[in-house]
Amino acid sequence: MGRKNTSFRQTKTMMLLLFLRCRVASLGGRRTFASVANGRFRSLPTVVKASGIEAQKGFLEARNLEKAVGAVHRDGLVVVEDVISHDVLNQLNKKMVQDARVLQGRGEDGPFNYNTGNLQQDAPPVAEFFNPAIFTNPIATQITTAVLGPRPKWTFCSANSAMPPLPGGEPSRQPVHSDADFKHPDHPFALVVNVPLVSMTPENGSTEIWLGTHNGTGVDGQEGAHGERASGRIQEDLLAQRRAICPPSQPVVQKGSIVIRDLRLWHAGMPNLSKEVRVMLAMIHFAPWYRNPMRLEFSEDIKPVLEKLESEGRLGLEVPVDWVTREEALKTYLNRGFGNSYDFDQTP
Ligand SMILES: O=C(O)CCC(=O)C(=O)O
Ligand SMILES: [Fe+2]
Repeated sequence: MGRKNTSFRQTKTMMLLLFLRCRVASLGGRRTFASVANGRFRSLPTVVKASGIEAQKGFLEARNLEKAVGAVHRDGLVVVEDVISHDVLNQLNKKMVQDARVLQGRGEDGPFNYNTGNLQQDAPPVAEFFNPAIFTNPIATQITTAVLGPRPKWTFCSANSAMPPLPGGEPSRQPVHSDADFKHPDHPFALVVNVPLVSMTPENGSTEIWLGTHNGTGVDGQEGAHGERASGRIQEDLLAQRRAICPPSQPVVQKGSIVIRDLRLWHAGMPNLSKEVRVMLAMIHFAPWYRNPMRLEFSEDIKPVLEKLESEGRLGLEVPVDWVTREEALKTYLNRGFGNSYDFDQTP
């Protein structure tokens, strides 16, 4: 009797899943999700653990690389743990936390994304803070190269800082959005390399992620035009449909990890309920064929660092840079735009 009940329940669950899958697959005129069509649903990200030797060499062996590349294609995101040493992260974090408080003090005039609790914040673009283990991490580049093609183009270098509210302020979440708020290819063309400077948890505002949505509805499913502060918002009916078959998650991401996310993936910055600033760097690697004219702006004392990496065959990236003096770099790096003011679109 018990077994009969169980199998009846299983059958009912299967039928419900099938029904939901068909519902989504038949959404009038709208593209469906690859992960739905393949019948694979997961809310939590694949975590690849780099071995000590892999981290030291800056190179994943074949099995781990396969796992990472598979997750990026299937889910639009992978976490690779134990890639960056904590000492290296701590030095940058100390400076960026101070800078974050400066930006937070600018309130509504600051470079906030969707709400003032989430700041677009560049790292100081000068040599003493430019550690290649962070900014041109070879394992990150190995994965982005495997997905996008040889020598991805690195043209965006910034961070998202989830801020504990100021006294009297209320924590708030971002709307679920895609950073690809323009008509874009329906295959991978840009990957965001996120490097959290501290462990990310639901308490300090770990990003909410909607796995498998990178190959979904494109710009048709969004609200808010490019250039607006709140562009790229996913329509409510699509969120409800997706939630019913695969709810989002807010994973714990250990310090020392890198997160590689398809630019198209639905996600949302979440409130920071802790007392500490949570900085998460964001470097974007574009496919070599993708025609985006953006350039980085760095102090000229970083030039020899990149040239050395390149001459040793350890860069693996195209890096178009406007070089400026140290003085200029330090004067201007906290005066850059909010996230959606950047144009990630390509020329025809
Ligand atoms: O800070 C985060 O966790 C995500 C922020 C974000 O997605 C954005 O500002 O576009
Ligand atoms: Fe975003």
